[in-house]
Amino acid sequence: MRPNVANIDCVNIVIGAPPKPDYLLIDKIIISAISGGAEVVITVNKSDLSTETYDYVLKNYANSVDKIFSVSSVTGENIDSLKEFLKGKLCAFCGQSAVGKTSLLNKLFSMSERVGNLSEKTMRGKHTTTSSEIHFYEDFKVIDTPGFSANICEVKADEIKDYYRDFTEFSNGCYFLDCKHISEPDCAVKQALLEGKISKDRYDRYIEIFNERKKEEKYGKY
Ligand SMILES: Nc1nc2c(ncn2[C@@H]2O[C@H](COP(=O)(O)OP(=O)(O)OP(=O)(O)O)[C@@H](O)[C@H]2O)c(=O)[nH]1
Ligand SMILES: [Mg+2]
Ligand SMILES: [Zn+2]
Repeated sequence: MRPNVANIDCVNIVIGAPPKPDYLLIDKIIISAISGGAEVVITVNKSDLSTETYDYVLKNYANSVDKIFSVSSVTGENIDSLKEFLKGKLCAFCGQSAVGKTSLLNKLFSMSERVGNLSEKTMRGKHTTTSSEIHFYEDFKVIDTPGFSANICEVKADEIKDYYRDFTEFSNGCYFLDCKHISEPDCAVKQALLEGKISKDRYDRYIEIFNERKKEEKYGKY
C-alpha cells in the first residue's frame, strides 16, 4: 500500500488545518489500520491556529479510534502526552501533505528534517517528505511518510463495516448477522444513526467508500 509500511504497531493519522482535512482519506486510513491489526490514533496538529478541527474530530471519531490528541508543533502543546503514548511502539505518521507530520517528529525528537510550506494558491502541501523513513530514538520507533491521497483502502466492500467501531457497538442488534447497514430491514446501526448516536458524516462516507470499493471489485481499480 502507499506509502509502504509494514509490521507497525500503530498508525498516527495527523490532521492540521490548513490544509482542509480530507475525512474520506482519514476514514480509509482507519479502515486499513484496524483491518491490519494496528492501533490507530488521530493527532490534530496546529492547535495554535484553531480548535475547530479538534472539536469536529472529537465529536465524530471518539468511538472509532483508540485515542485523539490535540497538539501544536509550534507551541509544544501536548507533545509530552503524545510522546508518552508512542513509547515502545513502532508508529507510522501518516496523512495529507503539509499537516505537519515531519514538524511533529522534529519537535518530539529534536530532529531537523526538512519541512515544507503550504502552496499559497491552493493551500495544499507540496510533498516535502518524498519517501518513508524510519527513525530510532531510545524506546521510540517512528516512521515519517510522505503525504498522500491515493486510494489506500484494500478491504472488501462487504467487510468494511467490521472496521467501524462506532457501528459495531450497535450491530449486535441488527436482524441480519451480516447486515451491511445499507438497505436491510431492522438495522440497529441505522436506528442509532436516526437517534444521533452515530455520526451522519461518518455514515455517509461509509456509503461512499462502500460504493467505491464495490465498483472497483467489479471493474478494477483504474
Ligand atoms: N501554525 C502551525 N504550523 C505548523 C504546525 N506544524 C507544522 N506547521 C507548518 O505546516 C507546514 C507543513 O509542515 P510539514 O511538517 O512539512 O508537513 P508534512 O505533513 O511533513 O508534509 P509532507 O512531508 O509534504 O507530507 C510547515 O509550513 C510547518 O511550519 C503547527 O503546529 N502550527
Ligand atoms: Mg514531511
Ligand atoms: Zn445493520
